[in-house]
Amino acid sequence: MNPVTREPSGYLAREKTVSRCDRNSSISGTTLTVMTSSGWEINELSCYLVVEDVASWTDAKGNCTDLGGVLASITSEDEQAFVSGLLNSSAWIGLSDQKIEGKYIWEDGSPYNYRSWKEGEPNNYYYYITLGVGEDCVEMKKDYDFRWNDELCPAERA
Ligand SMILES: [Ca+2]
Ligand SMILES: [Ca+2]
Repeated sequence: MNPVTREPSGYLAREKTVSRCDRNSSISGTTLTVMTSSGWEINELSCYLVVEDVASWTDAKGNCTDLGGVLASITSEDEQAFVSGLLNSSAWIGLSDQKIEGKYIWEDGSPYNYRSWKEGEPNNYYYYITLGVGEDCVEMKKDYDFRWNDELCPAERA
């Protein structure tokens, strides 16, 4: 056995991911989703879809559900870097503190451990202007090199 010709152990998992992406290639649309149809295994490489529809966070969330997916969670620096490379504009991700201010929850149930906030964020900014309506939904913001920003949930992101 020649160790030089052996494939890296991660290669097959990547191929499976490509197959998944191909199977869902008819889905168009710039909201970021990770497809999680039944049969997909936890801890495998995820298949991402950048949906190019302008939408509020709530609409984006619903659209992802309709596509059989969920607004993406970002749980590592590697994932942050990979997904950033897919984006051309700011995009919603599946993180919000709508229920309890400051308590961030991932839509897919991932633990909120990894954070990639831009320095100074989250600032719940508009809370201080409109007195009661804060920034509760999270985007990967192009102007921040795709680091995270909390934004008003009704804001539309392409
Ligand atoms: Ca908030
Ligand atoms: Ca903010």
